[in-house]
Amino acid sequence: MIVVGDEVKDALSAGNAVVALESTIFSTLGLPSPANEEALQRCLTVIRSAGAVPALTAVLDGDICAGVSEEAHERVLASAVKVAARDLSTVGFRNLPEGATTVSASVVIADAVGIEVFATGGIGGVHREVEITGDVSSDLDAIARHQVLVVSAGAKAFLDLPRTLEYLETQSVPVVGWQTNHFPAFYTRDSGLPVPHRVEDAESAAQIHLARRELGQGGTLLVAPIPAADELDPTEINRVIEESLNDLRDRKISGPQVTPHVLSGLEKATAGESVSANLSLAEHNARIAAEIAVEISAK
Ligand code: PSU
Ligand code: MN
Repeated sequence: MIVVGDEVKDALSAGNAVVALESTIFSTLGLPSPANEEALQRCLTVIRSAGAVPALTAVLDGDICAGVSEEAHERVLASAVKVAARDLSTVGFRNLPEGATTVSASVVIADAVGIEVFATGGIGGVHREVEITGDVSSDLDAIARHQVLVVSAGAKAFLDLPRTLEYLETQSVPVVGWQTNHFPAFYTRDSGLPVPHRVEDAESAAQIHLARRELGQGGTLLVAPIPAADELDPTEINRVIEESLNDLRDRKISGPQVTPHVLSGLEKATAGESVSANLSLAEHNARIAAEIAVEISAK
């Protein structure tokens, strides 16, 4: 069922810092090759440099993995099957050879094995035109239900960001800005939307997480803006998003295909720029997550 990698198992039993990672972002459904491999390596390296152990989540040979050995990275990178939280219970009987876990699946896995901190690029959210499609990413419910602190650069602006924040409020998820008062929009630092809380350092973020734990509440969403040097131009990115959404409508794409479709549209339209921005923010989030995990393990 859930197979915990040796290094992750040792770290957890010693009470050391561990950071979970999703795998959809590193698979064929996320970043293009070879940027996907670079992203994975940069995240793993930065987590280790900060003194934590990375736990890449994925599905391999029908098993749910928390911590993937280096030899198996290749299979995760090549994976094309999206595994969300609701799919996890089915991978065993399907004997799914390879699956890429989304944020929702990874948060469930992390909670099940006792990992308290998770890092990604951007989370899913409430989609635009939700009143027609009903499309709300299960990432949001997973964060609400599981006691895991999630570090992300906000959510991509192709989503409905005000509704995403509204939904998180309904689900009692604290949204905490990392050195910011505003919700970041992934490629850009500021969506203009306020977040209810702000922290300046890893210790304060750890304190919020520990209080949630004591209260028996669910997860926390910490949002960190992309480093300023790698931010994209908001006007340009919004134009590209509109184009990509129109294409989606014309081709009647819906359900789990929506996010990968828009992501690849953005990639093509911004050439390499969006990819290097993505690498930068993913690494940045992984570093912050590791610092927080270290603080939590020291308490
Ligand atoms: N947003 C991104 N990059 C991604 C994803 C979201 O900027 O790779 C992936 C994540 O794995 C996230 C999933 O959990 O898409 C959300 O998919 P959906 O909208 O179908 O819930
Ligand atoms: Mn969806």
